[in-house]
Order: sequence, then C-alpha cells, then structure tokens
Amino acid sequence: MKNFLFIILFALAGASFVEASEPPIKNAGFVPSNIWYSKDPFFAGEKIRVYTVIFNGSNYDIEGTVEFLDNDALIAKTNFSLASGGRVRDVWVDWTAKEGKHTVTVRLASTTASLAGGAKRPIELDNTATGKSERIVDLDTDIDGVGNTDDTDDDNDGIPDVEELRGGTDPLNKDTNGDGVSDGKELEIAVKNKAEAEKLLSGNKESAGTIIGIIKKVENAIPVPIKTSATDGMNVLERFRVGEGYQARLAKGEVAQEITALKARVLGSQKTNNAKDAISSSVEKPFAYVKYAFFAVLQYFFEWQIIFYSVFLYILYRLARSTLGRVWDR
Ligand SMILES: [Ca+2]
Ligand SMILES: [Ca+2]
Ligand SMILES: [Ca+2]
Ligand SMILES: [Ca+2]
Repeated sequence: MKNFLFIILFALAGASFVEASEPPIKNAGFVPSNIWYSKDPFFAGEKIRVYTVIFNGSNYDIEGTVEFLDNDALIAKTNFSLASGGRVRDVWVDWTAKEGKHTVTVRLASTTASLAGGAKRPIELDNTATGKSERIVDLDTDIDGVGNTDDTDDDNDGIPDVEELRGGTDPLNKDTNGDGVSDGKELEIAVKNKAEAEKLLSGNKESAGTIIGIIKKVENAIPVPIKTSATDGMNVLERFRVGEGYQARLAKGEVAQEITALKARVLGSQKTNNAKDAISSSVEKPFAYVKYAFFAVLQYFFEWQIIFYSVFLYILYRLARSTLGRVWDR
C-alpha cells in the first residue's frame, strides 16, 4: 500500500513536471508590432482606447488575459478567448494619458489551452512579443487637435503665445483676468480705443469750426482751479438750466394759448363785424407774437445743453481771462 501511494505521488509530480516543460504553442499570440489607438495623435487628459490584436493559428482553444502597460505600469487588463484554427481578435483597454513621454507595451498573462472541450491547462504562447509604441503626449489646451508644442496660439484667444508672454497675459488661459472678455477681444478693444483717441487728439489740433471743437478749445483755455469750481457748480447750474427751461416752456405755452384765443376773437369779430374787438386785437396781436418768439428762443437756449453750456463756458473763459489779466497787470 505504501509503495502504491508513492507511485501515485511520483506519477503526479512527473505529470506536472512534464506539463511545465511543455514547449510553447506555435503560431499563436500577438501579431507583431501591433498596438494602435482610437485617436492618433491624442493629447494629455483625453480618454482614448489602446488596441492590439491576438491570433490563434493553433489547434487549441486558448484563453488568457492581455495586460496593457504604460512605462511598465499597468494601464488595465482584459480577458480574451480564441477558438482554434486561425482566429484573430482585437482587444483593447481605455486609457487617459498624462503629458509626457510614454512607452506602451502589451503582455499576455494566465494563458490556458484546451483541446476541443477538454480540460484547460496553463500554457505559454509562442508569439508574446508586441512592439513598443512610443509617444510623446502633448497637452492641447484649446482642444483644436494641435498640441501645445506645435500650436502657436495654445488657448486660441487670437493672440499668439509669444505675444502673450511678451504682453504679460497667460498663453494657456483664454481670459487671463477672468472678466468674461477674452484676451484677444480685450486687445482688439484696446487697439480700437487707442486709434479713436489718436483720431480725436489729431482732430483737436485742427480745432475744426464745430461747436464741440470750440467748447474743447474754451475748456482747454480755462485754468484748472476755475475748471474745478465749474464742475462743483455744475449741479447747481444744471438745476438752473432745467428750471429755466421749464419756465420758458410754460411761458411759451401761455403765449401760444393767448395767440389762439386772440385768433378766435379776431375770427369771431369778423363774423359779427364787431369793430371794437377787431381794433383791440390788432393792437395786442403783434405783441403776443413777439412774446411767443422770445420764449421760443429762450426755451431753445435752455433745452439745448450744448448751446447753454457753450455760452456758460465762454462767459467763464472771458471772466477768467479778464481776472487773470488784472492780476498780471499788478
Ligand atoms: Ca491646440
Ligand atoms: Ca493665445
Ligand atoms: Ca491668453
Ligand atoms: Ca479678460
């Protein structure tokens, strides 16, 4: 009995020894140099799929695990099974690469083989070498498909990276100051404003005969202290202008009513041939029209700010000149 047990143990040990030393299965494993990506080139932070393909040209059904590695660190693994007889299968895992240099490799693990319906046993495959896939993964900040290394405007705000570095804005941020207006748009506005300011300045030099030109000239000629007090007094002045304008409008309205009444009276007197009324109205009428014209002009003066303030500034200017003139003479 003892001998019998020993024989069984020896037989088992022998069997496993034979199994371990069995030569690899020919014609199965990876298709050489076969790693590819769902998107190429791909950029840092993008989720892509890494593929490879395995084949089985043997008479065995094979199963196992494919491990995908990035710089020798496992990305992910996936199981496969391939029936005998020239089967090919692509396998993949998802990967989000970081910026930098990557060497992607693939390896097989835990492969088993079985003959049609038979027991599975661990086995090595012959074709286990995959090519190394080397990639320098770039960032693509503006996601326009051109990596930052090759992109001249990384954040796609319209200003080239070089210009941004020179001008002090962030070449990797579309809106450096975070106010909702892109760096490019801000530059565009600044350039436009500058051009307009230059145009205004050059226009000022010519001092065209426009009212604004004259006001500017007068404003520039007023000494600073007077200018300041004029600004302080502006609210008072504005109240005055509005108030007087309103009064002038009221007066004009009253005179207009008066004229209408007179017209009615004249017409009425013509109808009734009332000589007395006709005489009195012909005396009052011209005066009413003069009054009307006067209030119309007055209202126009107060309502048109530009005219009102032009006159005001001109008076100030004259006042300043004569005051300074007197001080100078002493
Ligand atoms: Ca880009
Ligand atoms: Ca830019
Ligand atoms: Ca920018
Ligand atoms: Ca901005």
